[in-house]
Order: sequence, then structure tokens, then C-alpha cells
Amino acid sequence: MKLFASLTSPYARKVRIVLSEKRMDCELELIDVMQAEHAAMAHNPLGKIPVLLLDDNTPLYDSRVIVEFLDNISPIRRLIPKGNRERIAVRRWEALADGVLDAAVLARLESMRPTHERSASWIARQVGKAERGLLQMAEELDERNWCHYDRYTLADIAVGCCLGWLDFRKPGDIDWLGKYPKLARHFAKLSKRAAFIATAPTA
Ligand code: GSF
Repeated sequence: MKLFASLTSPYARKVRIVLSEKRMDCELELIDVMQAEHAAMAHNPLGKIPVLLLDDNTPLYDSRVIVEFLDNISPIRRLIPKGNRERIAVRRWEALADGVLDAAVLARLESMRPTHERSASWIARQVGKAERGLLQMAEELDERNWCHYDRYTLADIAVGCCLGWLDFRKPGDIDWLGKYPKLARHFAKLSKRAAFIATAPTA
């Protein structure tokens, strides 16, 4: 298998953490998605990473499809529960964390445009989505050890990748560390795991 990724993409990091937690080997091909042409485009018409190329050359995207595939091909450390309600609860956490990222990434990209092309109201709209998502995460996490019941799952990985990227890029001055101590505590705990240390974003 080969994973097309970058060292800063939070979606690709989610996949890299799942690979690491499940002790799976995978070749990594680093991509610069800002280039007009890049190698992942041959495998994903959307031109986005991550893309996982299977040994029979089947390309998988996006990150949610890839992590489900990986969790199903190895029984080592299951990250997505089997029962329907439990699985959906974990996947909803993932949708929430990825959704916060989607909004925060859009806010960052907009803020990088030339001043005369930049829309302050668009940035505020995206920051608002991210802030509401973070509040929801903090409320649902509350005093729990893990996002879903009493065990580490894909929900924690998705939340950790979301918070890790916010910490790395600091888009839209979102003060999540100050505002949501419960998320800060969870992030500190996740950041000590080997899979998180090995995949920490670097510029
Ligand atoms: C998001 C992937 C994505 O936006 C997933 O895989 O979960 N829902 C998808 N990837 C970005 C890089 S990043 O922001 O992590 C990407 O590839 N952007 C290039 C482009 O042309 O949009």
C-alpha cells in the first residue's frame, strides 16, 4: 500500500495515526497540494490528499473511507466499534472533528488571499462554525477519559488531529486552549501517545 499525504494535512495525519496504532506498514509519498500538478491527482480526480493506493492499484479516498478500510483489514486494536449505534456515535465524532477542520481550513485559506480579495464575513462565518463545533466537542467530552465510552477510538484520533492542526496553524485566532480546558486536557493526553508524537505536523 502507498499513502499520498503531506506532513501538515490533518486528514492525512488521521490515516497515519490509524496505520501506526494498528501496526501497519505503508509506503508514504509526500505531496505538495499547493502545486498545480501533483502525483495524487492521477488517483483522485478531486486532487485531494490523503489517497491510499492499494496493492492492486485501487485508490481509496477520502480519509473517512480509508480509516474504515484499514480498521476492517486488521483485528489489531479495533478503532471503530462493530455495533451500529456505537459505530455511528464514533463516526459522528469524526464528522464533527473533520467539520471543524473543514471550516478552519477554509478560514485560513481565505485569510491568505490578497487583502482586496479577502472576505471578512466569509472568514467570520467559517470561524463561527469551528467555534460552535469546538463547544459541542467540549460539552460532549465533559469529564470523560475518552470521547466514546471508556476506550480510545477513532473519535479520539479525529479530535486529536483537529486540535493538533488548530494548535499548529492557529487559524482565525480561535482560542480553544483558553476557552475549552476540557479539550486542552484531552489534547495534552493524546499528544503523549507514540502515534501522535510520530505524526506531529511539521512545516
Ligand atoms: C478532506 C481532504 C482535504 O481537504 C478527507 O480526506 O477527509 N474530506 C477530505 N485535503 C486537503 C489537504 S489538507 O487541507 O489536509 C487537500 O488535499 N487540498 C487540496 C485541494 O486542492 O483541495
